[in-house]
Amino acid sequence: MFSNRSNAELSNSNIVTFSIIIPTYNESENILRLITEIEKNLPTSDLTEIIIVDDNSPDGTGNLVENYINQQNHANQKVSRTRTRNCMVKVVHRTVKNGLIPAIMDGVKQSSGRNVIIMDADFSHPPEVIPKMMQELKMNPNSIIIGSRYVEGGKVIGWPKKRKILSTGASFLARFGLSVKRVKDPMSGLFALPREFIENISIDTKGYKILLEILVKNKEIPTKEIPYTFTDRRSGKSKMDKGVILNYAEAIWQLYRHGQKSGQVTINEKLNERSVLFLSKVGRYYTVGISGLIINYIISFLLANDVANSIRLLSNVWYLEASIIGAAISATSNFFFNKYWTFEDRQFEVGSTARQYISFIGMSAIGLIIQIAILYFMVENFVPYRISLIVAIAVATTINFILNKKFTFKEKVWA
Ligand SMILES: Nc1nc2c(ncn2[C@@H]2O[C@H](COP(=O)(O)OP(=O)(O)OP(=O)(O)O)[C@@H](O)[C@H]2O)c(=O)[nH]1
Ligand SMILES: [Mg+2]
Repeated sequence: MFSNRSNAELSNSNIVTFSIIIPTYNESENILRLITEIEKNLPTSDLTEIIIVDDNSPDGTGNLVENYINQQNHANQKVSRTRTRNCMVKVVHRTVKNGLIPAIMDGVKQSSGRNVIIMDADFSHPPEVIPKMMQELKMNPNSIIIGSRYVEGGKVIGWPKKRKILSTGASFLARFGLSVKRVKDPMSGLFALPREFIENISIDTKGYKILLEILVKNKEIPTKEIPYTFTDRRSGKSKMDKGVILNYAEAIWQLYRHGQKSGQVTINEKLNERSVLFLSKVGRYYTVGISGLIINYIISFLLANDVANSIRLLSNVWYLEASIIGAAISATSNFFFNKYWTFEDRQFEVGSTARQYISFIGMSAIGLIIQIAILYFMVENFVPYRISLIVAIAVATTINFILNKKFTFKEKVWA
């Protein structure tokens, strides 16, 4: 699928080896400093171009770069450029702001490097790591080199706890939900790869994590993660809002569907059967979950003090105790229904059933923590409570299902 040209043969000529693509929107406080920092750090052995892709920023980011280039007296119609030593700077002016991925793809179209590096303009991605990534890509020419916050040596500075958890949760969901386990930081915005890897990809999500899309659609490409310290932006305004979270959820769903569709075509027809079986099990799991809610509600209702006082149904238990008993009984009934019906496990030997039961309860606890975490972050980011609750329950139940499938009932996830 991809050719095997070596970088060494290109590095000593006039051919651009690396195109560093930086999308910008209102980055006037950062952009010129960033360009100079990158230039300072670049090795002299390779001809590099820096391409700023600006979406007509109201704060004049695009014009700043344009003036910087003009100062060097090398203007050139639509795409302007300047060359200092081993580095050229270009700016691509787009007329409207329509998202990060389209901006990156426009930058790629305008680039001429054999390799492409994508990075943010807000100094979250340190310019000092760029030469290391170049070096790695030259040593592994047909790979994706990922700037990683989550491998040993990498870290995140300056994010509030809620953003850290949101990012970790999103990475977890991507890694396990979309089978990109091999990469610890698939949501990274900093990565380097041969240009043809990104040119050849058809992007169909509205999300803003282009690396994730590349990884999901090209599972065979080798990857290497380079640790770096991500620092939260110090200047300029964040573009992260609740729309980003919803776009992310949509992108995950689209990529998941992509995985299913391509799997059906390229692997074999059996996979289709398997995904039907997988979905039918998800359906059963949700049905059992609803039955558990009903059982929980009825038991808590019947045992509670208020009801007992008025209709003297069963006993006279404090309402919180009633609720705990309701939850415990429904967790138990969920376990047995799921064992027997969802996962069709008809072995009831005491020791192994008890082990499964403990594991099931443990996974439920994990599900609960995930649910609370998602709920907290969505509500804290001003998503309405009702929507947050539905998303939190849906995501937590699905993760819970996958965990139980794999660890409690020892089935393969996609079977
Ligand atoms: N051209 C273009 N660039 C964008 C757009 N949205 C964001 N960017 C740029 O993409 C990079 C990443 O965006 P950020 O706002 O830093 O997103 P983030 O890192 O998830 O969040 P913060 O660092 O909190 O702002 C920055 O260089 C932005 O200027 C867009 O719609 N068009
Ligand atoms: Mg940023």
